[in-house]
Amino acid sequence: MSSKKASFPQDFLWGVATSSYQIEGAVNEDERGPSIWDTFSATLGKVHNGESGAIACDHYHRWEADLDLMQKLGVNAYRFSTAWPRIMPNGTGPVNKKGLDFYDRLVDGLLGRGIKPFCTLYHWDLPQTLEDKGGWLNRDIVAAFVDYADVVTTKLGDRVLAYATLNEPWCSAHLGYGTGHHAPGIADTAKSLQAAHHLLLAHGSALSVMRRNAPKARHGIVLNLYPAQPASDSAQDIAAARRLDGFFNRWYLDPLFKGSYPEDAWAGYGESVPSLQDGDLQTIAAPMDFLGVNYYTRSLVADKESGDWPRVRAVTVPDAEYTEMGWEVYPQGLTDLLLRLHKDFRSLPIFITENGSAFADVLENDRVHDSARLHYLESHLEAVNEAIAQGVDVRGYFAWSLMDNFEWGHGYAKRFGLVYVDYETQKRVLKDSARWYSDFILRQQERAVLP
Ligand code: IFM
Repeated sequence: MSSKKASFPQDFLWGVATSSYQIEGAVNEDERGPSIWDTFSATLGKVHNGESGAIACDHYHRWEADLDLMQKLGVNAYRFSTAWPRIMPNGTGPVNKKGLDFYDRLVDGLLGRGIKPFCTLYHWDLPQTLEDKGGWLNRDIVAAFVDYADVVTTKLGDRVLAYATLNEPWCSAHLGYGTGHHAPGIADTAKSLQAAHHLLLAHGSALSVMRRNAPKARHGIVLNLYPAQPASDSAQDIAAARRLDGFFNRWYLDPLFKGSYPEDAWAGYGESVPSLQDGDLQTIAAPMDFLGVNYYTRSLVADKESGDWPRVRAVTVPDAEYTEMGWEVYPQGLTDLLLRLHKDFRSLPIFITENGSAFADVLENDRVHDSARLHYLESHLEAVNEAIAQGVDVRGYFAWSLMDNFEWGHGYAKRFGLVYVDYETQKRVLKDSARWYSDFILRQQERAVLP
């Protein structure tokens, strides 16, 4: 993208993102408690090659060098997550000072390098002790989450620019409790919907405490959203795409923005719908300051005559490019999604909190020529730029991810980083995409200071 064409606001955040379990390692150090991902990874057949986040990128020990790397890249924001089991090893009760101090140092380290901290409170590493009590299926978890949010926001306060309560509740609920592909590995639709309800309730219940502790910070949530598009013009396929939109997007957007679950999806789920208590939906719809959008691909679907709701069949496009995750590279979907959010939901400032791609990288002479990732990044930044030009209030972009890391059920087989990690030596190597992003940010910042 030529920098002349770009219309990114002057104070736009140019960031990179990670999450605690995916990069920290040090799972048995400084009195961290076990998380559901430690348990899940240790269960035979759950994670590729039996891998786990036990060492990951060893960021817990190498965080200062990783912050230096970010500074070298020129990013002005960093999205990280705090690990609940590091801070409250039992999920509730005593706070582990050593765990909390790690994030205290991290935040000061970022600020000292001119990088704005963006903190996610829950990126899937639930303390195992809470899972033992039913995890997200037990309504008591809502109070536990509020206590945890209170502890973190009291400590980090207004030093953090923005707090997201949850990362991708669809994944926690659907992959964790609906299909069992993620921890805790339960496969039951009704349970996944109950978990989703408690996740949303925990989000809404924590907001007032977070605002009290960090009144100058912005508070919101991060959702993974997919434009659901029909594979043909047939009425059946159009209806299928609408159903999928209910399943992925509106099941979360409607309660958060409209205080209700979508009627079509509620009817579609039949007996599996969650139990609600009076006032829940009002709590969930508590005002937020921003919406975090994670975008990777669109969902192209056709009607499926039978099967469980939402009864759709995924369709692939013969000539399209797909990433190593099997996700179509479709930047137009990001513009479409942002315009749709702007049109259909209360208009809130938006951060693109994740966007990125996994490709098979080759390290050769200390270089990784990842042209496919570079092109993905460039074309998606163009898509954001286009949405801004059409009036959407996007305030920042976080590339997923700063560095290669533990990709959940795929272990270390999928590399999303701008920075290559040699897991044997923990050496970090800037890929071509990182060099390009760094240069792009610099050009944007120069443009911003020109008269
Ligand atoms: O690695 C994940 C991240 O934890 C959540 N969003 C999607 C990424 C890529 O799959």
